[in-house]
Order: sequence, then C-alpha cells, then structure tokens
Amino acid sequence: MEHVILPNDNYPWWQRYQPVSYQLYSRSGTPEQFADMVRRCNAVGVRTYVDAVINHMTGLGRVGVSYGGSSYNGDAHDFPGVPYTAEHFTPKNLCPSSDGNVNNYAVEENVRNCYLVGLTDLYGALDYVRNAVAGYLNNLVDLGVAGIRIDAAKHMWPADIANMLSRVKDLPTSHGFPAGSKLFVYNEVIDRNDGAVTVDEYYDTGMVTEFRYCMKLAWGIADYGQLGGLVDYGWGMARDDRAFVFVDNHDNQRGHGGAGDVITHKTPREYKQAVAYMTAHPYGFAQVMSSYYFTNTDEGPPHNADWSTADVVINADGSCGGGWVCEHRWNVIAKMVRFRNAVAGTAMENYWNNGGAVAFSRGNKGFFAMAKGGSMDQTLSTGLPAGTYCNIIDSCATNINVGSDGKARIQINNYEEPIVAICVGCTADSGPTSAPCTGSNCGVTTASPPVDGTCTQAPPSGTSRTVIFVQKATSVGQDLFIRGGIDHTKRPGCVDNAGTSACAISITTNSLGTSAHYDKYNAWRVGDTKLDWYGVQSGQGSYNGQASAGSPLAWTSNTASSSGFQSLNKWGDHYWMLDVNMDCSETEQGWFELKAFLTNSGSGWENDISQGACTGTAGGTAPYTTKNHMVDNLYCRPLSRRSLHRP
Ligand code: LM2
Ligand code: CA
Repeated sequence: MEHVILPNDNYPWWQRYQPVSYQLYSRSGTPEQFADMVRRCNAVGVRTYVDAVINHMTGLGRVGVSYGGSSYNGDAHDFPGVPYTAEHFTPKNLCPSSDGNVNNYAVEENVRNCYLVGLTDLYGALDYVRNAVAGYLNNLVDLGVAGIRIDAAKHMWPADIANMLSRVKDLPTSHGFPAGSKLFVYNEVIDRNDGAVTVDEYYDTGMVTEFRYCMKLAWGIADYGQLGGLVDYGWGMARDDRAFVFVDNHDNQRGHGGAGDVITHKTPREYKQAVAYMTAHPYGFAQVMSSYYFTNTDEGPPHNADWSTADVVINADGSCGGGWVCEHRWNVIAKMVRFRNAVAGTAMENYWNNGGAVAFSRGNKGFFAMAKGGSMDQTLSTGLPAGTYCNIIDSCATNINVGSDGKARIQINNYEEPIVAICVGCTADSGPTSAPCTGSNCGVTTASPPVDGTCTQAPPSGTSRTVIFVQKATSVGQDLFIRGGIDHTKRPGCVDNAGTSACAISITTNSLGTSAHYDKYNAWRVGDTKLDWYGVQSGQGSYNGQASAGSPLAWTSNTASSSGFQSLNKWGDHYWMLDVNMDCSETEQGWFELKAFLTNSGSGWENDISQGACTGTAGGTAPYTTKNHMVDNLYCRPLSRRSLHRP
C-alpha cells in the first residue's frame, strides 16, 4: 500500500506502517510489479502473504505525497487516495485517554479506540470503512495473494475484523487455489498476559500471533531444562490450532513491539537451535523469519541510490549478500522446514530432556535431538520403525540405526549445528513434502516447487474435536452406538480388529457429564480408542455386565431442565451424542464413514444410506461413495482450505 515517505529519518522501515492509500505503490515497487511477482510465485508453488495495515492511516502531523501520487494530511485526516476524510476516524469521545493516544492496556476501549503512537485510528464500525478495507483485500485476492497478517489487530474490535473479512471473496482457482479456499488470516495480537485484550478474542477471525512463545523459547534455549514447559496454557497461550508462532519478527528483533527475551540472527548459534526446536515441535503454525542486517533499530532495508529497496544478492554458495541475512537459507533452518513437512500431523512422543540435551519423536515419522553444548551420546527411543536413517542436518553424512525395539544410539558432535533430525523417507536433499503440483487445481499448501503435473492436497493433520448426533426415538432399555471408519476396499491394511486395522480411526472420548444419566456412556467410553466397524473393542468398559457394541452415544436434549441437556444440541429430545477428539491424519482428507447400531431388541445396523452431495457453506466432495453416512470433518482440513473467519 502507499505509505508515508520520510527522507528526514532516512526512510525508516516503519514508513510502511503509516498507510496513505490502498494503491499498491511502495518503496518496493509498483502495482504491476507486485502482481507480476505474485503470479510468478504462485506458478512455482510459493504463496504470498501481505502485511495488511488496516487499523489506522498515517500519524498525526504527517503531510506529503506518496509513491503513487496520493497526497496525505494526518492532522486533517485527509487521504484522498482512498478516499478517507475526518468522519471515517474513531470519534474522540469513544477514546477514554486524555491525550487521545493508547496509553492504558488495561482498558479495552483505550487499546482499540485511541490512537496507537499517534496514528490516525480508523473507525472500523462504519460500513464505509469496512467496505474500503474489503475492497483493498479483494484486490489482493484477485491478484493471487494467499493470506494476510492483520497489523495491530489488537487495536481493532474483533467484530469489525470479522465483518471486513465476511466481505472478502474466495481465493481464485485461476491462481491454483482449490474452489472455496479462503484468505489465510493471522491477527497480530501482542498478548503477554499483560492487558485487557487477549488472543482468544480473535479465534473466529483467524490465527493469532503468540508472543509468549518467543519468550518461552528464548528461556528454553538458554536453559534446556525449561523447554518442556514451552507451551503454557496456564499462562493464556493460544490454542494449538490458532497459535501462530515464530522465534522473532520484524518488530521484536529490533526492540519494537513485543520486544525483550527474544533470540535473533545476531546470535546465530542460539538462533539455529531456537528455529530447529520450533520447527521440530508440533505446536502452532510456524513462521520462519528472514531479515536484513541493521545497526540502528529504525534503519530501513538495503537500498539503491534513490532509497528504493535493493534486490537480494544470491552468492555462489546459495547464501545471501548485499546486506540480506536470509535466515531461511541457513542450512539448519532450511533442513528443519523439510523435517516439519515430513512429520506433519504427528504428535510429540518419547520426550527426553536431561537439561543439556533434548530429544523427541514425531509419531512414527521422525525423531529430533539437540545438544546445547554441541555433543551428546545417548541411546533413546525414537518411535521409528527399525532401519537405517540419515541425519538430514549434515546432509546424510552420518547414519543412525534404529533397532527392532525402536531405540537408537544418538551421537552429536557439532558445535555450530548440534542437531540430529531423521525422518521416514527423508534423504540428503529432500523430505517427503506434499506432492508438487502444477495446473489450475493444486493444493494451497504445497511446500515445494512443482516438478510434474500431479496435484494433491496437503494431508489433514492434528486432532479435531468431533461431535456426532444421531436422532432416534428409541424404546426404553435400548442403547445406540456408532461404528465407522474407512471402507476396507479403499485402504490397504484393514482387518476386523480395531487395534490393528488401518481403517479404524483413533479417538479419545470426551466426558458429557458425571450424573447418573451418563453412567452407561461413561462405562462404555472407557477403553474406546477407535471409531471402528467391529463392535466392542478389546479392553472396552462394560455396564452392569452388558458389553458395548461400538462407540457409545448418550441420549441428549436441548431442554435446559433435562438430565440429558447438552448445549450443542440445538434441536430437541432424542438426539444421541458422541463427543471425541479424532486423529485427522487417519481420515480421508477429513472424511470418514459411520452407521448407527441399535441394541436390546433394536434393529442392529442402521439401514443403508443413499446420501446426496454435501451442500451448505462447508461444501466439499466426498472422496468416494458409500452406503454409510459420509462425514466431512471440516476442522480436519488444512487451515488454508477452510474458512477461519466464518466459523
Ligand atoms: C504494529 N503492530 O501492532 C507493527 O508491527 C509495528 O511495527 C508498527 O509500529 C505498529 N503496529 C503500527 O503499525 C511501527 C514502528 C513505530 C512507528 C509505526 C508507524 O514500530 O515506531 O511509529 O510503525 O510508522 C512511528 C514513530 C513514532 C510516531 C509514529 C506516528 O516511531 O514515534 O509516533 O510513527 O507518527 C508519534
Ligand atoms: Ca483502533
């Protein structure tokens, strides 16, 4: 966007945070150049995310003409390039501070209705402002931009953001986004448990920056013993599927917003360890920083004689020159990104930490170890199938042998890069990233550039809370269960045994209550670790000697006084309910099947189902047809493929 130009301050980097209009002229170039960059990046599987500054315009006192010719006058609140005039800024009477600036983070209205460091604050409640912002975002979408960071989201009302986003169209299939893709959104909210505004208020408008993670990680790298407590929900840290994490960002790496207790490229050895740990660890959605060198905290990027931003110089060895740091090209960091892609969707297991070294596995797909002092020699459980693996960090110069017991001797002897990362299918230069893709219908989350024409979507990952209702007015004494999973003909390795079948989906059941009404549900959910086709699981609990016949449902009602009242039941009596956390990686792109099963003089299996296509806002096409219910678990979809701002 067009922004202020400040020659007297040597064109500081933060010029960009004082918008003048939504035209795409800046110190980096013209709208045509931007459109061309995005198009070329999309063509090779690299997506573009824009830092959208929509809370405010320029600071008070800023006057001039910007790169695209738009004039600006902060004191007059006059921005003809949009246009915005005085009535489009937050009325003074809504800001409780005496000088009109944000100065008390304990008061919500102060944070959101006052001027942040004197920046003229847009009145996001106005239809006109919402529309102008949406127009800007829709222009980005048309150009092929995949997502945005919302700058200073903490200083905006979540409802205003939600309204602006509701006006944004789906991403264009002409740029390779699957039909129905939404703009990826992350809200910049600096929450260190120190004010009235908290990250959870923004869960409905996208992901949220988790600044506590920067601090926790810095403390952990200084003292490995603290790494175990990296994610501290007790401290208010964001939900796993909403946390946007990073070691450092453009602000806190130079002492601006959210600074203090942050590791940066200025201490390369610690920085590599911090980024390695972040990328190995499953929490959140990770961002890798890429910087330029600076000595003064206001200093702008490397520049040409006219102060326009200079091109990045790529040296013969692949590193950067010309003042650019390019952390993303550092060996450890680039390799660990491959590792993260290779183990996506797996949980952290076999955690080991002796205060000087740390190690853990990621499901049965990868294993990571790191030694603070540069060396370690330990035999550890890797969680991996037996075999020979190679350390991708040293480009497979060393091998690691995993025995039939899953254990391996892990040796590290490298002061600068004291890290071992091994993963199933990983070789010297590649990890098994999602298949590359060209053409018009490729997945958004493709991590590597296209090499052939196969298009796939990134596999679903993580766990998702999944609640299933079955409406059935049963007779007294009858019990309802569900059975399900994946069709045996659609997946190899399926056998009539919940414990070993590849068609059974791992679940952990959630409590619905402890009153007598739930006695049966609670008895039968014990040991129910799979949604499967095979009836009672070995080890599953029984009720008064009566065995379970699948995953148990509990009778629920929407009547508040009913013993079976559940707030998620919006419909009436006889809505039988199951509440589980489901392992998304075991679904088919989020889809799975199920059928009800009625016992005690009941009909047993539910009749076959003839199910039409899914309609409604979620949409989606089932991966195959079946005579069972086909369920689309929307929350198993990769974030980039689902609406984050339209829950
Ligand atoms: C952000 N997050 O909420 C950005 O990440 C952060 O980099 C932005 O501040 C801030 N919000 C506003 O978008 C930066 C920089 C400030 C700078 C502003 C505006 O950290 O130092 O403020 O951009 O360019 C500058 C002067 C400040 C002056 C202000 C307005 O440093 O002294 O305040 O301009 O003229 C009177
Ligand atoms: Ca505001």
